[in-house]
Amino acid sequence: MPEELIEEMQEDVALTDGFHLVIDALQLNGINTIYNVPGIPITDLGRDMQASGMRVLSFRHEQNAGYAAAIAGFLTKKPGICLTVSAPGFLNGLTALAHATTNCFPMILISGSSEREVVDLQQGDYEEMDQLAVAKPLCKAAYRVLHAEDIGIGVARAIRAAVSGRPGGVYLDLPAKVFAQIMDAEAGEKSLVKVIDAAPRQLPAPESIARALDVLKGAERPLIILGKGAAYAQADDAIRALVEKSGIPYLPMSMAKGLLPDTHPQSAGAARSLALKGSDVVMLIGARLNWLLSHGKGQTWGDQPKKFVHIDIEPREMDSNVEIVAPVVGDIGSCVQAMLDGMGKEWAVPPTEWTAEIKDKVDTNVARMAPRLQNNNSPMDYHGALGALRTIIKERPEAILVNEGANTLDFTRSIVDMYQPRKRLDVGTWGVMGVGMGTAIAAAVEMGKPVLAIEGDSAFGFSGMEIETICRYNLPVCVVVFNNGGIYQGAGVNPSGGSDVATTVFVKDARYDKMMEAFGGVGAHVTSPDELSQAVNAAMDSGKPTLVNAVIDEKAGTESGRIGNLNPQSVLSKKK
Ligand code: OXT
Ligand code: ADP
Ligand code: MG
Repeated sequence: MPEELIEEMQEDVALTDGFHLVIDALQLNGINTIYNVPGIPITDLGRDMQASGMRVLSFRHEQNAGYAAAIAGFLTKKPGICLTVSAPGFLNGLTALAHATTNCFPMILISGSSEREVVDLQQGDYEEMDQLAVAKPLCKAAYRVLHAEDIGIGVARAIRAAVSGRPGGVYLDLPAKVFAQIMDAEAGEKSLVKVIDAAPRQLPAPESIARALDVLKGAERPLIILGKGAAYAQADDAIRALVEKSGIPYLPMSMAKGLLPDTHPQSAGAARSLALKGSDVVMLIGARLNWLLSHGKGQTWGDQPKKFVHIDIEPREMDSNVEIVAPVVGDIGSCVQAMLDGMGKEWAVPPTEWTAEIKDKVDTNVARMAPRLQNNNSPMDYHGALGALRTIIKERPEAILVNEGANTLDFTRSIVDMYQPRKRLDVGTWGVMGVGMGTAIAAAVEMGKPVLAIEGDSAFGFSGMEIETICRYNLPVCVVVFNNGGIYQGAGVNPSGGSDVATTVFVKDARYDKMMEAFGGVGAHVTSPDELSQAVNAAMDSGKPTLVNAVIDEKAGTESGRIGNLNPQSVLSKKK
């Protein structure tokens, strides 16, 4: 619209535009934090957001901004927002959107896009791409807004789709033209929608509760598995009450660790194999029977016949891998409360043979591990290094632990006990490398707590440039890079004998700490558990952005960590 016309109109009537309608729609719905990378056509949107009092965090790569938004959704139950430019920026953010959907985290990827008329005729617009079509199969819902007056509805639909039912990722496409569209401010305000009860409670059918309790009552060797859906639900007290009243041993999935403290007497975490194999009735709460639980069958589950009770908000999850004899469909808070109510005053706890067997195994495994955690070897092995970090988390249970890698991930999961809900954030359902720095940033921003990120050196490399972002916003993040010089191990050799190093090997003696120093943060280089402990404690006390380069024995790890069985081996090449 010509400027003279706008000026003329402004004399009589207050105006708004697409930029401000997006901002107003988000703010009306309590969304005030944005993870983004600026550029055409959203640079001014970011500026106006900042001017409106929103916190706009700019990243170095959209994938990391996306991972930040995804975990923000998990932590807050509000959709985390990632804002990107068109085609390449959108595609960079899309991995994170798919990750959010896979993990059932609410997130909205908002991307600017090029002109519809040009894109649809494929006439070669700037960053031309039919982003809506590309996004659709990778998220829970995808919407495009073509007119400023529809922004309110578009944002509302995106929010509700992200958080209701099974949470997930939503794509919102905003073509450049929409931002500049002008409309009457009053009509604009009226067009906004405040989403009422975005994730309504979903009460379970009473008969499903009765059925589930019947199955549990008949159990000789029951087990509860808590997944990250249970952590997401924020029904911490009810879940703890259910576990304790039932007397049933429970196994936390990785991101459900700390929902009850890992030191809880009913935790079967240190007796995982026995708990899965020996159980006869298994109640899943917000955990899927996917690869992480060997699909509910096979060797991992042993010969003992199983009956499954499954609490989940998504009805289609039932019977996805094995028969579920007692499906309980609803939100976890309501389902767990209904189970508790249904248990009444008298509830017979499981036979002591079972609970004692689990407890014995836990005690044996914990005792077996204990001395290995005390070693002060240099270079470090995983046990020595994690023995030191385990004590730090014990002393600072409010700190948030971010964790990725292969050996670095698997050893940390079993060695570092968690004490509070939603304090362990990791690679999730896909086992994806690269979530580290985005996750650490969002955890610090959303929760206002210190963050300790334990990173394999390969894993760190996927998002390492974001340490500049950590320094720029002066976030209380301490990154520990477990530097074993490679993927799984630093000791591989090139089988051809050529001059290139092996495919899994990095530069020897790399100094990741210098990267942090380059941006004004604190760098530390440590070779023993004692030094590691000192450096990390100093970082956690100071709250200054810190990177500790922790030298790990290059031979200490194993191929693919604990999931080596999933890694196909080339028999023919080994024969040669
Ligand atoms: O009962 P048993 O006897 O079985 O014992 C269990 C517990 O009872 C016991 N335990 C305990 N004992 C004593 N005390 C305590 N407190 C205790 N707690 C438990 O310990 C064992 C193990 O327990 P756990 O962990 O509960 O059980 P288990 O059997 O391991 O559980 C099974 C699973 C499947 C649930 C579990 O293993 C799991 O959650 N696994 C997730 C694995 C995962 O996601 N891995 C990441 C992917 S690996 C690979 O793909 C990598 N890539 C490729 C790549 C990826 N991923 N992404 C992208 C975008 N591109 C490429 C790459 C590049 S990893 C990787 C980099 C690796 O190199 P790094 O340098 O980063 O890392 P390093 O390896 O360190 O070098
Ligand atoms: P884990 O990897 O920890 O085993 P999964 O990601 O496999 O956990 O499972 C999480 C499950 O939790 C999903 O099936 C999802 O539908 C469910 N879920 C998420 N939020 C809720 C909720 N508020 N109420 C009920 N189920 C939920
Ligand atoms: Mg490594």
